[in-house]
Amino acid sequence: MADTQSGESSQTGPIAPSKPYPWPGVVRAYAPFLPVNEDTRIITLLEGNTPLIPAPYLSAVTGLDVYLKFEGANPTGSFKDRGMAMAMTKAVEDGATTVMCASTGNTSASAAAYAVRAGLRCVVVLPAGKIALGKLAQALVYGAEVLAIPGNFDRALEIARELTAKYPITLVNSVNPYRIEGQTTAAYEVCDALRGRAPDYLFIPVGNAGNITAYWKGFTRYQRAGKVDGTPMMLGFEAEGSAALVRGAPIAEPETIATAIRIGNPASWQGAVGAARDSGGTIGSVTDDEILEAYRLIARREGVMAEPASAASVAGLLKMAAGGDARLRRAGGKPVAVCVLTGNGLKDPDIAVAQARNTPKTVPAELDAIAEAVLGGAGGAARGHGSGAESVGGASGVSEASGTGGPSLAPRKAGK
Ligand code: AN7
Repeated sequence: MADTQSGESSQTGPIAPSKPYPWPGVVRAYAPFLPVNEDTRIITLLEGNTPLIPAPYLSAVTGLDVYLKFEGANPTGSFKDRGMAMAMTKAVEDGATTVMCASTGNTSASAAAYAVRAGLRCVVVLPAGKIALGKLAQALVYGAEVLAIPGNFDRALEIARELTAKYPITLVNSVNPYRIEGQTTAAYEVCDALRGRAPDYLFIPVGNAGNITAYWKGFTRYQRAGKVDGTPMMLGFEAEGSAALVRGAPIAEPETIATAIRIGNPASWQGAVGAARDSGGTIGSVTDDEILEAYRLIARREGVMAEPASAASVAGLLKMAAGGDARLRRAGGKPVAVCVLTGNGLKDPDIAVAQARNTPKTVPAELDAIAEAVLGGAGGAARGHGSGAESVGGASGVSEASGTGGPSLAPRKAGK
């Protein structure tokens, strides 16, 4: 467990002197922990170095010191870029000409981009109609060959595994061990941002279970290297309709609005179970309603827009905190909790617009009309609070709406 006494995790003060500048991407930044040497040609888009954002609202609600690891700030908008930099570096080293992946969207976007940098042909196999619009757009614009199948992710991965075993094509799903190696860098970054300590709790969405496997590998490796004293309790969350690990058996027809984690037979099953067991944590599940509530809440209360699957980590935190889970109680000091936000909210514009609860109000391009819209309504219609009542009675008992009403807007005095 992390040392809760040394909890100086404030984000003020100088940049940690060990942080390389200019940022060279995750493989160079953490080369001593990764399978590379001075001669390795590193394929990178300067991924990583993503912000660990303090979350004051979530901290107040849960009584923990909560941070959001915002992986949406990576070059293709998700954590996949860490593993893809490493996997693509090794693919080039091994003389690959073609890479392939199955994907719920983010892996395909990342593979497509990094294949461009590596000069490799990229083929992606996707479940037709179940890919968020932004991710599909990325794979197409980066120039990947996109194959859509009438089946789910699990079937797409089966096919990709078989095909790449039979032909000289490199599989860049997280069953490729270099993907996991690259993704360990997120754990190192979290510890570095906390100034050389591990968080007490790590909340993370779970789909194919590669990322929770990688974080745990990273935390334990950093501890063995003497970089941190402890390791966090690992708390992974699947979507309820796709919660194979929680159920203890694969799910043939996984469902969830969070299409990124619509996965019924996680490839890194043992890694996830091992991380939960060895850290004293657990794999739990959250419903689509809980995911969407957390999704709206982090946007409206913290100013951070992540994709729905990412919000599963925050939904898990809120669920455990609201349930008074004994595991979140620690003697001495305020425990530090990190929620991993795995992907950018812009990935899924359809859900974003549907969840926003407000719509643009069409007004004439006239001062009076705008003034009426800004000053006239209760709280201001332009802020989208016309109806006032936006709190929802979810499991967490907290509301994603910011306060109704607004600052008073009396006319300026002359000269001000
Ligand atoms: C935003 O892109 O599996 O448990 O094919 O895109 O490591 O699978 C994506 C997974 C969480 C789950 N959050 O991570 C894919 C894919 C987001 C994701 C996960 C995914 P893993």
